[in-house]
Amino acid sequence: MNIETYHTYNEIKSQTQAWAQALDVTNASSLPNAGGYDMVVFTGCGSTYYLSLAAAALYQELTGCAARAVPGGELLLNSKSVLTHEKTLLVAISRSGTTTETVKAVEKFRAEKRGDVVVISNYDEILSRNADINIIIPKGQEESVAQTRSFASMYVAVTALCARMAGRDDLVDAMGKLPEAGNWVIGKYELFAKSLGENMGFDRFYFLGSSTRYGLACEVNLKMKEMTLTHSEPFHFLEFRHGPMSMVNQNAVVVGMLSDANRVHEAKVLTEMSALGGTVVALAESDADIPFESGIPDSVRGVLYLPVLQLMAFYRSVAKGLNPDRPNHLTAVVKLEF
Ligand code: F1P
Repeated sequence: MNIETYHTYNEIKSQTQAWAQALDVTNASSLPNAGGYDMVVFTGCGSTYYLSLAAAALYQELTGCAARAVPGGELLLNSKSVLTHEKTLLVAISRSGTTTETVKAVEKFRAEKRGDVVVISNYDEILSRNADINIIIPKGQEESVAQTRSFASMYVAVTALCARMAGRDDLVDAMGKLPEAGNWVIGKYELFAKSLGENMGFDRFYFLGSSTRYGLACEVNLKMKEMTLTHSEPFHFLEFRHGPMSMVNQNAVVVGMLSDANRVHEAKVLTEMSALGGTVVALAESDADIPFESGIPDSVRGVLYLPVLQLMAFYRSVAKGLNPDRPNHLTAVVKLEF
């Protein structure tokens, strides 16, 4: 089938337009004062929980304020293990704005007068009705079940939110170069993604990322599962040595989302996995299999790790004769009776 007939392909390839809108919308929004809260909780489900993991790490790193991520279902059913008596800002993230766990968790948070709510979504739906502040990015909307353009647009939005709430206008300004940098990476490395994705000699994929990149590793791992039905797992970089590396062989791909700050320690893990026979793929600002060459600071360029890995999963799905637009058993939104 012609790859351009797949919604997923077109959504991945067009995503930088949604990144640009995410920046415009977030920068035009009035945001809460970080100093007004003792704790910030980010929440979502599946992909948007992984986005929350990335966001919480970034928020705490930039502001020095406590932040954590929990799945919507946990915030709804086990809120005592999450919330305290402290003044809390809840950032609820949802592509659809209708996922039951997330909607109900926010309703409960408000009913208990726990604090204020920011919603980041691609649709103005029921979730937005309970928000004090709404950040809506319509250009992130997509037909496919597996999130790609939507996830990236919401990640750019939450990155800009973290930078602005940290008072880092320098970082916000630098983010203006993200769409152009994204187009360059996609244009230069799509064929590399295709060659990796179409190699059926690989039967297992591991995605390594630390700090804010761990949430991104979880997300691209989910793309590999949803689109290709392949065994894959995400890990913090140094954790991979503590057992999981026993799975590395010549059929394994180990993808490393290298940071600037800890590159030496992270690259050593990749070198060791290559010596065990694994195929390693390094993504970094420079000197890597996939170099961004963006000139954008590490903390706010995380979205650049996504497109080539989304394309790798897409091409593997098509090579396996699957339909990346319609993953096995899945629907775009999980609706439950509570
Ligand atoms: C979240 C969700 C994820 C799932 C998939 C589709 O919906 O259903 O649970 O992993 O990515 O999206 P939403 O609350 O973000 O709309």
